[in-house]
Amino acid sequence: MPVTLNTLATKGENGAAMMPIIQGVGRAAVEISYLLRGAVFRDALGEAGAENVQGERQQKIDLLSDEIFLEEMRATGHVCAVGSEEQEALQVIDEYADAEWIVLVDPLDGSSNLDIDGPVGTIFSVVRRKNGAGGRPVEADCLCAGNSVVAAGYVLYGPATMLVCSVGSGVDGFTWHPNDGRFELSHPDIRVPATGGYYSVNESNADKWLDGMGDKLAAMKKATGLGMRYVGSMVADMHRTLLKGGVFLYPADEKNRNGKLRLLYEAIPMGFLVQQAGGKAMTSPTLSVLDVEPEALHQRVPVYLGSASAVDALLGCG
Ligand code: P6P
Repeated sequence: MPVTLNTLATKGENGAAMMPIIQGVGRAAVEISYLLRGAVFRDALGEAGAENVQGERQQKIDLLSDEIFLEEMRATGHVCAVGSEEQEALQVIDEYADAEWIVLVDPLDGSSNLDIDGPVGTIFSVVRRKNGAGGRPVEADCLCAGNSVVAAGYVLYGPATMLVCSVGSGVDGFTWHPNDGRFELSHPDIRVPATGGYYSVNESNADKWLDGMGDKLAAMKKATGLGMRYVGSMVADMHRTLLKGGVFLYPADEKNRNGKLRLLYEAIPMGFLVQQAGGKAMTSPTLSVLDVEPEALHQRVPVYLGSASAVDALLGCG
């Protein structure tokens, strides 16, 4: 009998409570996957004619994915608000405004790859509202450090649609079974390999990196001999890093002086998964991504995520 998402209900102290939300993510994943596969025939590709709070030109399908995700979180009946890359403010779910959980999400990460039919993803994390249940949630309620995250994961829309997630007791990968019509366990207990793999970075930014990262990367390459792979879609690059090992990095540079990737719905969920899989998640040589105290919903940070040996070799820490 195949193992389904329901197995997560038996994991750790939070598995059962997280099930309705994980199931909701699964439903959103199926809807978004369906949307992606037929997008070109429904004029759903291309720009929406607006920019998000990040100043990034939104794709039509970014907005459609954001709507789908919010509605599936509403349908769980357990989520009071959603913090989304595509929405400047926290989206309060009025019918459940006194519920305990807040979900942070990048609904369609890497959407600039869509016009070349590249892999994209959804990244999410689940936190208890910071200031306790009851009353209408505000942005401050979602500003939780990564070490208090209860669940996190991503959906990878690739040749297969995968849901990789953790409820705090290791990391499991589930693949959508097209015949059975459900996610089934395909990658139990994912562990980041201690050695090998690749370094994954947009090396064209190297001459603009801050904090001496150009020299640090050159030294790491010489010391480890790792090859390089880079898709430009965090979910795809992080999925490879989880399965094959190595390090994914997006340093601060002269253009993005605090880094490009967003703390709450990119760095923290991916850092949580990497740590749960036995790897290392840093934002500087001395600070874990999971120890950063968030100050704003769309805050950015540098990230160095992957095998502890590769992260240490890169940052000169350990
Ligand atoms: P660059 C996609 O826009 C994204 O947020 C991540 O998915 C990805 O890792 C990064 O930005 C790519 O950025 O500057 O290399 O195109």
